[in-house]
Amino acid sequence: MLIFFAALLSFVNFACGQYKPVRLYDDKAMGGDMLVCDHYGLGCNLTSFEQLTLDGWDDKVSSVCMEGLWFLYEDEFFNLESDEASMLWAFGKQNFCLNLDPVMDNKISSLKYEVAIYVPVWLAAYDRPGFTGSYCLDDSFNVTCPLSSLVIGGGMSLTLWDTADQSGRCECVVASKEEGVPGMYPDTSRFAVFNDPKETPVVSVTSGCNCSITTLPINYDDTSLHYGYYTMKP
Ligand SMILES: [Ca+2]
Ligand SMILES: [Ca+2]
Repeated sequence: MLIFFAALLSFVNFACGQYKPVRLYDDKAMGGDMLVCDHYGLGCNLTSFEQLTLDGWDDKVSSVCMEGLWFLYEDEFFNLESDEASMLWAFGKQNFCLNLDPVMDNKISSLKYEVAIYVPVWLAAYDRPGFTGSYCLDDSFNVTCPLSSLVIGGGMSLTLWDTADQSGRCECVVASKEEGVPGMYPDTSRFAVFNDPKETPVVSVTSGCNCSITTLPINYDDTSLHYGYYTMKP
């Protein structure tokens, strides 16, 4: 019930105009042509938010600015059909800008705004590394697929369990130590217990940290640069 009301509250908040745009620029240092997308993908003249090709922006972006958490992918369809593609995650508290490294410069083909972490006590978990694939948690915190990458909302901590009744092995995941910044786990390589989603899948998730093991996100200590690149391993 608590989670339901928290979710409802957040949705009202969100629906009442938290505009979370991303600005894409053809040149470095926010130069050249600019394309603006909001968190629904509106404003960028895309008939599909999953591909930039429709607007002549495929493999063109060289610098970006954003608010909220955005995922920018080298290939179309969020790298879903790729084995070795790269991606960039970037989080803007306000207007956060960066020039793209060579690994992603003039390569972005799809992008996505991550809404799930703005629901209080929420985790965005995917069945593929690099923040792609299916969402593995439903609204009731039921785990629906093997977690292979995850994001935990700012200020939050959660416990992952290998049993449904929270009696077995466990591991905590937490947000960045900087206020409001999500914790990023682009794959399971950091995990002590759940580093092999096939061998030891997460079966249940509970709110708060209730385990002696805590695995920090890659950006836990990073209080200045709110972004990172990730390349899928073949
Ligand atoms: Ca360019
Ligand atoms: Ca591309």
